[in-house]
Amino acid sequence: MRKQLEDIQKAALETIQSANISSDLEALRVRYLGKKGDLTAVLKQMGKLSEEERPIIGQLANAVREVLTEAIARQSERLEQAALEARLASEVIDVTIPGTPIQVGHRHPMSIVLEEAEDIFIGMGFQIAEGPEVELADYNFTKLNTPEGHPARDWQDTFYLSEDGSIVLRTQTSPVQIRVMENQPLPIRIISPGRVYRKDEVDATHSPMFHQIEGLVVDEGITMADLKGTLEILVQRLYGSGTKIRFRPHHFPFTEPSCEVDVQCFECQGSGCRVCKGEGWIELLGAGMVHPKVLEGCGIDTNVYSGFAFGIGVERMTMRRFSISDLRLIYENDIRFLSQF
Ligand code: 2NM
Repeated sequence: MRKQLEDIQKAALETIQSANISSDLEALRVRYLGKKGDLTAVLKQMGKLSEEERPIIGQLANAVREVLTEAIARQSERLEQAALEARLASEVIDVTIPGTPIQVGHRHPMSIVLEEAEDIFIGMGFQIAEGPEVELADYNFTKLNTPEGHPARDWQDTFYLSEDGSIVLRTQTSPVQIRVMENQPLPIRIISPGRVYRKDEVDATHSPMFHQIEGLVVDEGITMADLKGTLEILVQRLYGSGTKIRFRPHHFPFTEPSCEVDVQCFECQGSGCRVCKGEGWIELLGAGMVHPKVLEGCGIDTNVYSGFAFGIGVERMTMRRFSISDLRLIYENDIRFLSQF
């Protein structure tokens, strides 16, 4: 039996040390040390031994068990170490290789121009006001001194959302200004940017949906001079400090007096060219002193307060700023077009 145990130890040590997969090693542990293993098989025959031999063989069997357990543990450690080294070698990362560049987009040209204009007005103490695009005709027209029967309310020009004509898609952002005048304390200094809708056919300069920035100032003693000063600062900041503007008389139902404001042609500096069609000036916006009927309709005392208002088309500003010749390009979202700005 001593010989049997020594043979088991010799054979087992050899196979254990040549095992190179951890699952093989586990199989060897079962084969030699398990309940049905070789060592147990020998121990089961201990009954045949004499009283003197039994403790000696018992001791030897325990020693063999210890040696093999130890050998399996050491081999297992060796395999783990080798596996780790193999993994480290295969997973080496060269952190100095440049990464895959990420394509970074940028704001839409309309957003660039809109945010620039917002910054300029915020710098002059204006606040930004917003309101619904679906409006009561009362707010879109009546309260803006545009009563029923006025040509501006024509069903041909406006998107009506109810049969009785009481709900419309707003044709300008002025209803936002009405809401502010009705609800907020004076003085008022706001701009209202947003989408507006008119029943226009699509072409190079028209779209049934476009964007406006309207401005409104109401305070004691506001005059046309405040309007001129504010718009002068706007164009100096937008188009450069030498930029000249001129005021022409005009008519809007909600302002009196009303005017249109032109900016000197950026192409020819006023001498006349193709861009300004020989005029030397390009139309920029509409403006005026808020009509007393509009102020009074909002509960504002016109003996104490007066105000000016203006409206600018954002698409038109964007086209001028980036020399875009066709309005439709602004809406098509063709990356080849947008990536130029
Ligand atoms: C324009 C031109 C002139 C305007 C008027 C008002 C309000 F609500 F105060 F009456 N808001 N905006 C106005 C004045 C708008 O757009 C071309």
